[in-house]
Parts: sequence; C-alpha cells; structure tokens
Amino acid sequence: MKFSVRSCASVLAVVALSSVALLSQAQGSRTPKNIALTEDGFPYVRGEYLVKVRSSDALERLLGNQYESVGAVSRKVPVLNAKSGTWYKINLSDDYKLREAILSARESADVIYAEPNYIYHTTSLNEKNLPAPGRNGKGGPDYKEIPALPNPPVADPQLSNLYGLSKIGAQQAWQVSAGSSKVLVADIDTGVDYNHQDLINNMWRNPGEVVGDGIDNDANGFIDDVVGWDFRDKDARPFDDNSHGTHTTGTIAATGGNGTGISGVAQQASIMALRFLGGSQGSGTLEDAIKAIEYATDNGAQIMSNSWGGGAYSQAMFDAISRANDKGILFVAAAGNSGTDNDSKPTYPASYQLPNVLTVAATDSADKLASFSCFGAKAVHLAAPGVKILSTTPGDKYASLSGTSMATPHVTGAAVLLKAAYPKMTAKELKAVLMDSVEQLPSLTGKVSTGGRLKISKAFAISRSMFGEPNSGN
Ligand SMILES: [Ca+2]
Ligand SMILES: [Ca+2]
Ligand SMILES: [Ca+2]
Repeated sequence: MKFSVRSCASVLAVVALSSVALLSQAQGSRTPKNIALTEDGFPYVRGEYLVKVRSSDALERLLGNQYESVGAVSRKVPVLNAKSGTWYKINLSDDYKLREAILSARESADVIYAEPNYIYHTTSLNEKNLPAPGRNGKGGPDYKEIPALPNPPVADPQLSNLYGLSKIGAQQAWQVSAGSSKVLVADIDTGVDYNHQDLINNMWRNPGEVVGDGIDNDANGFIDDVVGWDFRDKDARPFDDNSHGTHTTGTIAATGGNGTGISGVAQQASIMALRFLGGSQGSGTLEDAIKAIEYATDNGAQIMSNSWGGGAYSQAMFDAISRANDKGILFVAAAGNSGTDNDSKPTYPASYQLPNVLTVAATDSADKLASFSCFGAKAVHLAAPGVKILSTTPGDKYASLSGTSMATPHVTGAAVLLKAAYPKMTAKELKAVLMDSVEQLPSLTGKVSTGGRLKISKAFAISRSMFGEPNSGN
C-alpha cells in the first residue's frame, strides 16, 4: 500500500520527539512509566508502536527487516483483528528509533498502517483529590455475594441531591422504563468497586464463567472473567484504584430503590467493568483501550461508556470502534475538558466520524455549558449534566466530581432506559432518538450539533410515536 506524501509528513511531525516535554511527563506518573510526547504533544509509550498487517507472514517480514535497522524485538502482541488486517504491538529496544521504525513500516508493502502506542486519560477534573482506594494487591478484593433487594423498593435517600436526574427528566422516564438487567453496558474506565453496596446488584455476572476455578469456562480467551476484565493489570478483577470508574458507573446505573445512597440514570442494568485506565493519573494505553473495546464488542455489550480521551487520531482505535459499529453497539464518548472547539481541534475517541459515536459536552445546574467543556457545532452532539455530580466511589462511599466524564454516563444511562423499553432499537436509532429529544438551550446554540441537553423523558415520547408501546417489566 502506498502512503501519500501528506500522511508521511504527518507521521514525521507526529513522531518527532520533544525531550523537554518528555521529562515533564515522566515526573509524577507512576505507570505507565515510559511515556514520551510526540511533537504535537500526544503522549505515547516509549519504544512501542502498533502496526496493521495483512498476514502473520507480512509481520515476520517486517520484523526481519527492522531487526537490524531499528532493533524491533520479535515479541509481537496481537491487538485487534480488523476487517482488512490484524493489528500487532511491536516493541523496540530503544525509543529513539521509533520514528524511523514507523516510517519504514509505513513504506513497507506488507504494512497497512503504523502508529505510536498512544496514552489516554480520564476526562474528569478533580478525582485526584479523592482518597485513593486500596487494591488488595494485584487484582482487587474477592467478589461479595449479591444481596437481596428490598421488595417493594425503598427510596434512595440521596436522590434529591442529584440535580442531573431532574434536569434530564429521569424520574418521569422511570414511569416508562427504569432499565433492565438485560441491557449490558461496558464501562471502559479505571475499573469499578464491584462490591460497592449501590453497584453490586447491577454488575454484570458473565453467565458462562465460574468464579475462581482458574478455568476459562466460556472459552472466550479470558480466565474467570466474571464482571469484566482488567486490561491494565491483565487479570480478572477490574477493581478501581482511582475512583473515576466507580463514579461513572454509579451515574449510569447505581441501584435504584434499594434504600441506599443514590440511583443511576438507569435504576437497573448490567455493567461490564473493563479497566484499561488507572493509577493516580487515570491513564492507559491505546493497546489496552482497543482490547477493552474488542472484549465489549465480542462479549455482548450493547452500549459502551467512554469517559476518557486525549490521543491523536488512531486508525487502530477507529478500526475497533468500527467493529463495534458493525455489531450495532452504541459508543458514548466524552467531548473533553480543555474548553476548546472539537471542530477545529479534534480529540479522540470523541471525534471519530462513525455512525455509532455519540459525543457529550457538560452543562451545570444552571444549564450553562461548563467552562472546561469542549464543544463543537458539528463534532459534539449533545450536552448532559457534568458539574458537581454526586455518585459512587470505592468503599461504599459517595463524592461529587466534575467533567465531561460525568456528563457521558448520563447519556449512557439514558440509552439503557431506551434499550430496556425498546430492545430492538439499534445503535443508530438510539443515537437519533437521544439527539432528537434534547431540550434546546440558548447556552448550547452553535456549541453542540443539536443545540441541546439530554432530555430522556422527551425521548420516550418520540420513541412511542416511532416504535410503538414500550416493553414493560424487565
Ligand atoms: Ca472466560
Ligand atoms: Ca472460571
Ligand atoms: Ca441506591
């Protein structure tokens, strides 16, 4: 495959290193530790790149050619099977030849794409101020027994503190649909405190997997994956070491009506916890993000919630989200917190032009666009509450956080409510209904493509006229 002069030039620009920035990045971030910056300011894992080839033979030829010239080691990690080829991660013995390696790979007839192993971050402002939850060594604590829910339901004591639910009309929507355990949502994040008293009932339990027997019972390639997977630490306990993922999960679907704490936008759902971000920085790699998206795609998720971003355009991630699109999975993404225009300065994954990507800006309790929120008259679709949002944090606790990270799970939870009421609704239809039903706000005119903020109660009125009576029960 030939690469245009333009694409080669952009690779040159992207992979040229800045040693000053490299030093500043290395300080204070524990893992992933070997971080460098492209000239455009995108962090990546030093000495690593992703390459898409048509065959394993092509990969061997590439590595053979690169062994002498740039020191590519033969350890190759398969990352993603895409339509037109397979992505692998390649390690170099030294980072300073990464640019040369990517350029020579791109010139090879065997290679379809090559790009750095970018780093992504959570898109919230202040979770670093929260006490860091402990992890019980590698992998987090054992799974607790799932408690029985009160019957009839008991009101959640902190419901009145959730202005976001009032703004979007969640309580009215619950008259039609409160969610369903049949709707499987992947929270792709820093992991989840899956034992949290307000989350445990809504965590996915992989029906094909037996806990802790050391056997991959459902033969999906992951041993003992009961509530999801930890791609960062490569184990079956995606416990949250940061608070961010537990917080986003609570906004999607903290258990409603259990007489405890809060409720999510959906009172009921099945949350698949996929951890690829972590540490105090809430960071993770392109490689692990793709593996998490692929796991969700292949294991039945209907919606993916993505409160993270920050990388450059990645063809590998585009391919992964494209696979999810082919399977009809909605991909909800945070617009970002740099307060900039995504139309002129795209941020990813929010800005991928794919039919299943739904991008969310943040508003506050006065319905103003948050000062930190990215926007985009074309690239950002709608807004949702994302300033001072109360939700779950590890250890049966609750705290308020701000960010487009907090707006995104409001939209995800709304999609759960719709999917529970209309199980046949496709990702495209979910996206269209959520966009068509926004509440128009003057503060959002010209800032998001719909000019409005999520209004789930209105989404049900539209759905009824388009798709008929909703499913009752769960
Ligand atoms: Ca398994
Ligand atoms: Ca097992
Ligand atoms: Ca609750």
